[in-house]
Amino acid sequence: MSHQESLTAYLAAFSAELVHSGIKDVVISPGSRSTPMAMVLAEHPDLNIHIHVDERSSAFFALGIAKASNRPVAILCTSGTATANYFPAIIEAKYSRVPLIVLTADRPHELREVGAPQAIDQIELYGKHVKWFAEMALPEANKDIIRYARTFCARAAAIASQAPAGPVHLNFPFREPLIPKIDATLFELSERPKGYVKAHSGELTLTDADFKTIADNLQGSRKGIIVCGTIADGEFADAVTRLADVLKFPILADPLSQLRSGKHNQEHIIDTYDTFLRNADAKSFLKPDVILRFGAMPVSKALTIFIKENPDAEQYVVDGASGWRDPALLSTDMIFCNETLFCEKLLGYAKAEDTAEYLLKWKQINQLAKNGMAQIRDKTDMSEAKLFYQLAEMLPEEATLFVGNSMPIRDLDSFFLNNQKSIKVLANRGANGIDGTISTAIGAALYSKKMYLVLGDLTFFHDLTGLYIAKRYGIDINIILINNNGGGIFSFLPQSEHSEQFELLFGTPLDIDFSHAVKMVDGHYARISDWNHFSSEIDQTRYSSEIKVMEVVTNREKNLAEHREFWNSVSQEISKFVNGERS
Ligand SMILES: Cc1ncc(C[n+]2csc(CCOP(=O)(O)OP(=O)(O)O)c2C)c(N)n1
Ligand SMILES: [Mg+2]
Repeated sequence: MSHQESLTAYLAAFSAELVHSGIKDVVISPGSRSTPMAMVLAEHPDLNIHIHVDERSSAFFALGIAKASNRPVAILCTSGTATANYFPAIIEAKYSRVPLIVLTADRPHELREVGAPQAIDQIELYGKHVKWFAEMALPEANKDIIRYARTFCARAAAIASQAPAGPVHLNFPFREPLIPKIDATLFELSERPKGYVKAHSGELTLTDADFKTIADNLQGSRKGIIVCGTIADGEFADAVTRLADVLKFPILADPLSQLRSGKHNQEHIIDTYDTFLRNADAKSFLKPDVILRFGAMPVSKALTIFIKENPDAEQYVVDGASGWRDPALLSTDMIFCNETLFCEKLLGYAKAEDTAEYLLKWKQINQLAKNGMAQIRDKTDMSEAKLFYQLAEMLPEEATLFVGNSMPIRDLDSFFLNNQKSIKVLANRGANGIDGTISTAIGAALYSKKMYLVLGDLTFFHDLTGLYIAKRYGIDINIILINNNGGGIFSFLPQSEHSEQFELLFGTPLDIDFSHAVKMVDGHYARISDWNHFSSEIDQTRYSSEIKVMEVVTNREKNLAEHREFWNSVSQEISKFVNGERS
């Protein structure tokens, strides 16, 4: 067989196997060394091919697709620095457990370490941030190598999907000439042979005896709380709320737990703990003796501190992917079991508690904090807090809300409260970067009904090239850009006391007119003037399908003062209440 035929047969087998493994979307960045793979993938009738020039943005875009579609996504780029631009999204994928199949093209071995152009060391480039790395063999068309190409593809997809899901990396050396033979018979020979490898896996579980012991231990009027961080499983909400009802434990629901929005029973869901756990009286009033944790660590620092301040509480950490998420190093029991299964199994052993005194205390304090939100609701000026407070009401049913890091995710945590709508909330909380946010949200928008992205001005600026993907593929995205001209979060940190250096090193105002960036991609831009304007612009998003950027201009100093005033006044009310209960 000729070089070209071998190259083609090898890559056709690989691409066919990618499809058999459930991959539907591939994001490709242009380049020369990746030519044969790009041309073959693009021919496959069952693959959606997305092209984007910026590899950093492409990888985040793929991450967003994978997050929303719950399927691994493949990305392909050429050799050299292109591969390094994938790194931030690979890191995010690892820590947020999202499956990515990273395909990088490389020089063949004789052109490595000899000064050949665009040749860098791509072997294990991403280190421990990928679950698996393989240096692929040079293309050949003999039976064994074809079978090998298929097996490694199936294996890559299986490893990427297996809990904890994450990125895998296959590096492909290609020798010139790089043009494959594209014709009608391209995938004919790569029909999947019968009985070919299939990966099987199941959910992690415990023994019945374990479930019984744990259930017994959680019973008997214990002062227990359930803490839920990011959980993607749609079945979890129903299972955990039923368990909470039986145990009479409050559920402290992170905004990414998907528990604050939806039709499930929200009776025991506490949504303002980030506000009231800043108050010492509330913390001593609500001291738990057992903590049951699910999902990633919550966003709220106040909650993290509260957990740390209760080292004597037994702490069960349930992780269906056998991770070890315990930064306080205080867990007493690490439970490697699928989270939904854990709740359901426990329900089989637990008897309904009849006293709910401790739960009631949580609800009373939660209500006080909610009452205090009136001062946020009644603001007439543009306010970052109020923006998040209003979102639940303003967004349409089945919206997806993607939230940028920095203050947006924190304000979401504080002010986005329980509601009955089916609003899915997403964020890049694996490594908390402000990079790639637009691209990830646009990727997620591909598999979401209506996407709303809320992010800060520096986060927006950081990922401007991502906007282009929405233009190129006509993806509907509604962006709420909170422009406080710099990093608002730093005003909440101790460096804000150092006024001589603060603006230069942390405030970092951009002083730019974002409307030009929106114009560049033919988007609709609106500079929001007041709350009525904001509400009518959001309303219009229901009927439009375009790139829409609503810029809300705020002020960092005023924002800090507003948050402080709110926390202080709620704190006073809570202390009054707690001290009244005690006396
Ligand atoms: C890639 C990356 N670089 C730097 C940081 C550090 N960082 C955290 S928040 C922040 C400022 C973000 O500003 P903006 O998006 O305007 O949000 P705001 O703080 O104003 O809410 C920076 C630079 C980070 N998290 N990720
Ligand atoms: Mg900002």
